[in-house]
Amino acid sequence: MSDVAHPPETLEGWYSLHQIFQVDRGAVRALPPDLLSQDRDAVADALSELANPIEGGWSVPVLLIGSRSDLMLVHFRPTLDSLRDAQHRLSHLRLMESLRVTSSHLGVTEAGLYHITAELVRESEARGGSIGDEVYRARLRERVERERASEHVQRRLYPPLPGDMPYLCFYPMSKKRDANANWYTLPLSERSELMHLHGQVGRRYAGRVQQIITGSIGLDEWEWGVTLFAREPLEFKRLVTDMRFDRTSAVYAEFGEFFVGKVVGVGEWLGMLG
Ligand code: 76R
Repeated sequence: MSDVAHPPETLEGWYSLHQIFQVDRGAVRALPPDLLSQDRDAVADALSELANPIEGGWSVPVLLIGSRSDLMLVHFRPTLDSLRDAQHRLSHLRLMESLRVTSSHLGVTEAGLYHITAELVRESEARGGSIGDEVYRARLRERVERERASEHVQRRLYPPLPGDMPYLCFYPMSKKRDANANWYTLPLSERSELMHLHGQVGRRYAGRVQQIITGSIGLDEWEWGVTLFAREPLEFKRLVTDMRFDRTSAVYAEFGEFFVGKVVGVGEWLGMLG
């Protein structure tokens, strides 16, 4: 029985940026109609370009519903530099001065390999070796490469935009580091078991909710971003409720603000801007 508080191996894919905006309606109204029309065209061109970048990834416009903010953009890119290019392509446009960024989340798609890591640690203990020794590293490379090649991990790292699931729910979360509930001091074997149970709850929603987990440790304030897509928005309430009763979330999760919206075309998104 292994009781080390060792981090899980992770695989990373695309970098992500979730930008949330509030429209400064006064500023939009103050623009002369011909300028506004020109500016809207410039933003429409930029968004169309960003939707399917040649380097890979995608950007999508979202209309928020019921939030203090109005609009959201979600970007995925293969490198941090191409994510910055996407951010700059928009931020340099005049009309974007009428959009105030109220919240922004940087991350990278992540597959946490709890099960494999726990197994390798157990193996190394059984053979009297140590974590990270030569045998461990060789076994790890082999297992990780096999995982990376698998279809479900590829989908986690390079998630396609689900065309038939227009509703989106996004929220940031962290794992607790309280004196009586500290995820980071739990033995790896226990975290691996908890994540296995978490996955079982999640898989009940296969085909109904598409989730993208982006890791933000060292990149942003919250530790993860959770992006969910569904055809039917009530699925968000059902899944998140089920997760609340699952031990990983019940004991160890902390949440930020929730944003719910609908993926729309560029024209509809720009409709919010005058
Ligand atoms: O072993 C396994 O099968 C688990 C696969 C899995 C991992 C590693 C998985 C499955 N998740 C993983 C990691 Mn998840 N997830 C969330 C939330 O609201 C809440 O209470 C929590 C927010 C939801 C709704 C959700 C859904 N997951 C993570 C991580 C990283 C944690 C870490 O490394 O410590 C977080 C923060 C997180 C949070 N998860 C699933 C789902 C769903 C629907 C699944 C099953 C579908 C699938 O396997 O792709």
